[in-house]
Amino acid sequence: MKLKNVFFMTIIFKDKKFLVLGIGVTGLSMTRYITSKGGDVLVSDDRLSKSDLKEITANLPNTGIFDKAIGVRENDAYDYLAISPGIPMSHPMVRYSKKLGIPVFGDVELFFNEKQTLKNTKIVGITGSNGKTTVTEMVGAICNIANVSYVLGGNIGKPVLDILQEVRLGERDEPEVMVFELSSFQLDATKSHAFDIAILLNVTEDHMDRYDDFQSYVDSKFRIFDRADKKIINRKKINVKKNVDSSFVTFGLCAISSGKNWGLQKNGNSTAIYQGDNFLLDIGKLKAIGKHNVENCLAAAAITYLLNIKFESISQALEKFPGLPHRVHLIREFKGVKFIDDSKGTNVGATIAALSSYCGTAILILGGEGKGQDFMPLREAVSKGCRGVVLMGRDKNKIAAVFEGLELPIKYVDNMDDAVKGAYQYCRDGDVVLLSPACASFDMFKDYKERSRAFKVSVDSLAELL
Ligand code: UMA
Ligand code: ADP
Repeated sequence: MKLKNVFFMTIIFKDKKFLVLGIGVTGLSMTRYITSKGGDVLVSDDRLSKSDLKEITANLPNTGIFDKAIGVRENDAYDYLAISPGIPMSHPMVRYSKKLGIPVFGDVELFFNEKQTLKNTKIVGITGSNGKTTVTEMVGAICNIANVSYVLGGNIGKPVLDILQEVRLGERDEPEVMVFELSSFQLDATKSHAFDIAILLNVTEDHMDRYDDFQSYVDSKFRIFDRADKKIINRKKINVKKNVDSSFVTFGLCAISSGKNWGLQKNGNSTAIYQGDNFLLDIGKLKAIGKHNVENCLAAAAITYLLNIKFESISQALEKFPGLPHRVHLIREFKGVKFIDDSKGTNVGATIAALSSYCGTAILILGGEGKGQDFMPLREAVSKGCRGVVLMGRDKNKIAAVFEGLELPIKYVDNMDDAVKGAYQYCRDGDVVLLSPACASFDMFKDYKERSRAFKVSVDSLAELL
């Protein structure tokens, strides 16, 4: 008998077959979890061969390989479809399963199906177009200083079910707090989530190759608040029509509207983070570079305050927080020029945030795989923040089109070495060469980390030449 595709489903494992689609870290984590609960798993992956799959699943119990002949299969080939975040909802297997009424979900749904195992853990969900990893790490750093046991997971790298398994199997004590970074893809594939604290950091265009339009992406992000106990939102960065009522705690780079909310106020000659009238810390003391990191501190403070952590621990941890590699990170300085790596700036919103710290002094290196984004918002930020632009990657011509008519030197290059050399030629003393591509890296590099490495190598070899 088929189960209906309904909300608040109870997932049954015994004598049930799960098709796990996409065998990356999430697919493997779902497979291990499902089989440990008594279910049978069939795996499938569009980019891995049968022999790859055989090798990967060799030591996994009750796991077989799915024969892909869609449409000619019996309706009862599998009872549930468990999808990895990289699988779009338009995938033929997802459509086919939904048509048959087979429940489709991801690892976060499986996690919440068994949340009752975690009796004393608060679950924090963090989403947004940008800043998720930074805020997740900041919350971890604050918990650490406050002696609150915690674990970080989700899109940041460790699948949520791996953490659940470690607790179930007694390999780790139940932590006081689990902090999950969540992508819109993960939120699309869960229906029963109920976070103790949910936060939306900001929404600007990203992953437009996966969504019909911007509104669908926004809707996906707002799903983090479904059934959440405490809700936090950025009052300055959510320019969308949504009902944000007084049940939300808000934060933002502006004055504060009510006592429970977070913002900035003057403190003598400096500017400081406050909750209502309560001073937290002067922003001049922060090590992490840029206004966007002040915003990230406000978000992390709002979360950890709701976890009952004292101001003293919050301010201590945030002051010390150094910022993360590949995210507006100084890698080298010579001949009066700073080289800043923001390879993780993979969408327009991120690049605008990175540029906002460098009024008129940045030479920006950008371009790559644009994921269907509208590059037009870059025009104003580039005209204010940049003295020159170097373009590379698949979408360089699309990006160039939005700068038409600006009095701004533009260079086109095919590799990172030429990009760094080209950018340096535009530099004056005190300038900054900023790699913040506004695009994914896949057209030229394995990932954003490899793009960062290439930048560092090119900067180092330029330093040797000079
Ligand atoms: N695959 C298919 N068909 C497809 C797409 C993918 O079969 O149409 C297969 C691939 O061949 C591959 C497997 O799926 O074998 C990969 O699965 P996946 O893309 O879901 O990746 P995972 O390894 O499971 O990693 C995922 C997240 N990846 C994505 O969302 C794309 C990781 O975030 C996350 O850290 C991990 O789960 C743990 O939760 C990465 C990411 O790029 C860092 N996230 C995006 C972002 O941050 O912008 C959302
Ligand atoms: P995510 O995990 O959401 O991708 P990260 O913390 O990894 O976010 O930061 C990625 C990039 O996003 C950074 O390199 C920076 O360019 C930009 N960024 C970080 N925080 C913010 C923010 N609060 N608002 C806008 N952009 C930001």
